[in-house]
Amino acid sequence: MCNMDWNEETLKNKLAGKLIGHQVYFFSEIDSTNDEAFNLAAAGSPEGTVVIADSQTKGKGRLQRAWHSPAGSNIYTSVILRPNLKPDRAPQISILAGIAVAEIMNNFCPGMVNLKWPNDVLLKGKKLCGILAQVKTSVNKLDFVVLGIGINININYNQFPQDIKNTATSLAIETGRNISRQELIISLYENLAKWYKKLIADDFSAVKEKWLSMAPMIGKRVQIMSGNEMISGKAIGIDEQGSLVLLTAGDKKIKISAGDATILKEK
Ligand code: BT5
Repeated sequence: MCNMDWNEETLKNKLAGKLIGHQVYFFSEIDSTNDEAFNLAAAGSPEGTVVIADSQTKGKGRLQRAWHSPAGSNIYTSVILRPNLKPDRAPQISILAGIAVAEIMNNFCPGMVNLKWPNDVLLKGKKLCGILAQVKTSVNKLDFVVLGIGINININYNQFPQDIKNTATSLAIETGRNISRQELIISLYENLAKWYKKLIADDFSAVKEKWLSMAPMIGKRVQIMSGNEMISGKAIGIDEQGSLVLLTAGDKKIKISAGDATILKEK
């Protein structure tokens, strides 16, 4: 591997014994780190195993969407978790991942990073990171979660495909400097572990409170595209399943488990 700003041996040494990252699989190119991690988890890899790649040929978003994953600049990683949670609490894992990423990114761009339900980390309102959690369940039990995280670090504006040029950004674009991925990777796994420990200690309320404090859409009128349905209302919170709670016309409270959100301009 050339031009890599991380060293596999150094990373392995620094991550040895950690809850997340004690076992690392590196790839210079892979189809999708989530697919690889899912196969590893299905074959019995333990909690905290991570897959990390310099580029992906089939990086995945939700609903068969693609995640643009060129080489040499960004972080594409998937973490295997085996929480003792009921399957309906799986979305809490994506929620905590958003917080963990946003906290680290906020160190570089203080006050400019926030969260958009359900799973985006935004920098100056543009998408910096996407999160894709995939689960395997048995009867009423979560077997494992593969938590996939893609973060734009050193990619420049011209490297984004046309369709996301106006909606995506990277740390380098906003700070004007290149940032070494090595330290970022280590602090990302550490921070994920910190929030994950809170969650499995049954403290979703701490996770939820932090999430709400970083989500400017709360208290605003929003529009959600959920399946083929467009729903609008005032976002007032998230529930224990990570669903968005909306106050719709007639002050009716509804919960939405999945969708794409847009903040509406105040009339
Ligand atoms: C997501 O989906 O945001 C989840 C993305 C997860 C990617 C990671 S990378 C490591 C792991 N392995 C994988 O294969 N996946 C995970 P969604 O909310 O559906 O957003 C997808 C949309 O974001 C696309 O349709 C584009 O509009 C936009 N997009 C694609 N690539 C992007 C990028 N690099 N930066 C910002 N926006 C992007």
